[in-house]
Amino acid sequence: MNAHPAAIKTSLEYQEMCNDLRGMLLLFAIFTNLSFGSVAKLGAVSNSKALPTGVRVTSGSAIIEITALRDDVVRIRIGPNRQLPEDASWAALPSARQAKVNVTAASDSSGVGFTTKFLRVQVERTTSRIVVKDLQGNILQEDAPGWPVEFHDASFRIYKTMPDDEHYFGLGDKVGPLDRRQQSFTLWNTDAFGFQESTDPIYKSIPFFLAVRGARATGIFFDDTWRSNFDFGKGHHGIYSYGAEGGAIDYYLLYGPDAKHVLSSYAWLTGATPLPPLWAFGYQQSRYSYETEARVREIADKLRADKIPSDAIYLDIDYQQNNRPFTVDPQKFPHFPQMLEDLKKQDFRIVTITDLHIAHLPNAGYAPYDSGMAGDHFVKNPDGSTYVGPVWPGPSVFPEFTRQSTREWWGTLYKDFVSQGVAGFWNDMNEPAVFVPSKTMPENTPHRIDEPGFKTRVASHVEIHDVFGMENCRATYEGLLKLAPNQRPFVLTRASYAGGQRFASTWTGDNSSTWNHLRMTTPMLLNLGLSGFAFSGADVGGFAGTPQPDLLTRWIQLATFQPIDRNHTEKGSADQEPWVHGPEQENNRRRYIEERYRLLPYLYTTAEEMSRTGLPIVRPLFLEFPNATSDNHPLDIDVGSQFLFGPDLMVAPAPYPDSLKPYEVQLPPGDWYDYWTGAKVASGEKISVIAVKPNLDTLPVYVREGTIIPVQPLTQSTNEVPQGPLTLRVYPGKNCKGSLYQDDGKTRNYLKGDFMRMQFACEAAGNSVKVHIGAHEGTYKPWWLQIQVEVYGYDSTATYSLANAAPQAAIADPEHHRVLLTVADDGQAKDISVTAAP
Ligand code: MIG
Repeated sequence: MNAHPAAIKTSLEYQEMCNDLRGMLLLFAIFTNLSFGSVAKLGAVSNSKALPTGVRVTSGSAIIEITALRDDVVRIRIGPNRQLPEDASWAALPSARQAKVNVTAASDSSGVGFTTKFLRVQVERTTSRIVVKDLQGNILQEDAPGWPVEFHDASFRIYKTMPDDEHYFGLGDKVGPLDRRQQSFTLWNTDAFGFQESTDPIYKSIPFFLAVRGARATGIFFDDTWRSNFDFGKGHHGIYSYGAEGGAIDYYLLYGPDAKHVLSSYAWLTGATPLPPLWAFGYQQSRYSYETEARVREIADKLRADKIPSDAIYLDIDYQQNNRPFTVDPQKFPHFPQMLEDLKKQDFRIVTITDLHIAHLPNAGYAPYDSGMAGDHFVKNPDGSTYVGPVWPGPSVFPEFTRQSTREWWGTLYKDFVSQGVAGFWNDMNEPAVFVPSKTMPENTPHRIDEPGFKTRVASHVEIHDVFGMENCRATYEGLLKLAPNQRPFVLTRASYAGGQRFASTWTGDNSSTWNHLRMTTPMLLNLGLSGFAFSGADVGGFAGTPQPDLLTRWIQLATFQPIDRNHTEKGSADQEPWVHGPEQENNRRRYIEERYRLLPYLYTTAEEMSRTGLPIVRPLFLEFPNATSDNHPLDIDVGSQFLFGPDLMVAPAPYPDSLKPYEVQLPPGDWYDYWTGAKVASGEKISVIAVKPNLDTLPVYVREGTIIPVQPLTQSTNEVPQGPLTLRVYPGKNCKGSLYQDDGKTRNYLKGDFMRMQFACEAAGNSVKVHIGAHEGTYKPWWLQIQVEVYGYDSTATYSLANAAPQAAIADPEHHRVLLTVADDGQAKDISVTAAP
């Protein structure tokens, strides 16, 4: 066969060109053009204009606009082709995006830009390089010299200088070490069953990270929903970069200097986790699946009979008829509403799974399909037909969650479950997972955006993929609020995007019953908390496989100090409830679950702070102790497995939890108490190092000095009213304080002011300690009438006195290095003075 003459000529030309280097380079350029289109790069500033709230710069065909939303928050947008992209976001709140402050124009011979009360922003004249500094001149973020933003058609990448002493945290529960240095991550929500320590991507995409350098923290939120990538010095030493396959260059820089402030600014920008119902802090029991009503009742009875405090039981997909969402299998669950009522009497809440894939069942009387078709609510193929993909129900259709009207329709599907009293809903498989080799929908699947704040348009699946799960649980959350406006919704989601914390809590997906996975839960949950997802958990005991007895015990111990404590496992694994390995293991596990219930006032107070400020429940050390090390590098880099549960409790599992070797715990400067024994274990101006010899009975926990922790009498569920006094555990030391928040734990009345707060303080002088108990603030009436005060640091007897009253003897408890006393609580403030017997 004869080749086309033109093709021959071209091929000859190529041969000639390949004869010299220049030709090869040209050839490379041609290929590059063929695959990526034209390569645009920013050059010198050609024009600039000071704006009241920032600066607009032209560089060749690109426009750079940098504006200040607040004095400590700037937004950077770049449009390569003479215009800025559509100003819309699934994540950033409209209120935040519309915020603005006036800036002071500040340009000189080297750059154009502005200053705010805290920041100096400059675009370098010769290169258009963006440099953001604090007003002392410290660089917070700068485009890497010689590495201008790169555009390849729709995709782009931004390069930043990466100092050797800067550390990176966040990006949700991406696996690997806590610090993101030397790692690269792709954001593409993926059903990642069996993920391991190097698997990427996994379920969620949260393009937010903290850059921590010495005492200064800066947050970067790169608001791009397309498949994106972050590289922290893996590709190029000394440079970190981020880019996406499409969308707009649109990112926010949130200045600290302390990391806590950055996290609260991120909550201002994308929302905080709403206060969950109190029961969600209890122990939760799940498996794939409790297959029959009889088995669910058996689990409930056994939890109560064995006195394992617990609040929730989950129904995984097998309760449904042929895995069809919003159905109940009448054979397996013949008395579903009655079962819910009976379990409620035992103080159990039921959470049902409701996956987003709707069975493709035309003309079968399946209401979710019929009403969805009638409302044109399902995702379509490029040719306009309905997209059908295989998932649990078989051929399935998928709601177009990027339409407000579709989300509203989805919300109505919960009507029956809500009226029957199902307490929470579990949105799984919403990456969206499809049982095809790509694991999801074809990338050219069109999605209809029909949405306040957005242009009404059709977007490709690559743009929508990473927000699909978030819009799914948003539909659930908003639907539940409509159906029961005064109840706090509980939604658990597997996939999400930045800002998704407003709608659902999350778990880390299908982990494994291995020691390494137990170890991995800590950095995963810490990084989730640093990325807005402050209320999250990992399957306790591990999902894939069956844990050995000691592994399950260690896991239950650790989860006591994690935000969500849910035991869950896969189909076909052995039973994994607390009792499965005999009484000795069960007693050990029960002790920890009980401790979690005693700590509920402290945990719930921390959660309320989370709902206002975005601060996570589990915290890396640097968040509370940014100056622990002499050069202010995060102490977390040195310790590995330690973390804080709330502001005051340091949890210190072994760095390798199956190792029986002694290990070292590092405690930041100051006094520390052993939470279990009450003994003072460290003090001084330097970091203390404690040697711990692992034993299965104890997960080491320490309390920092100056802490007052509220605890309550043990109950078997959060629905039970505690009997007895509220207890305040007082650990004297510097800056001694504590607080307590209470409300009804169920409704949204707290948003209208029906709650109670108390503030506590203490002061040590010589051999006495003054404890201040603040008055009840607010209208909510709590359950206790008395307060028991436990003051640590006493090995002998002591007396105590209230103002104008004669001293009385406190109860000595030298075994726990404390004295105890009880006072009536009439809601008024009181001061108690405790003095050691001479
Ligand atoms: O493809 O609903 O991560 O927690 O038990 C498996 C069954 C689907 C995956 C979830 C897991 C859940 C399981 N689901």
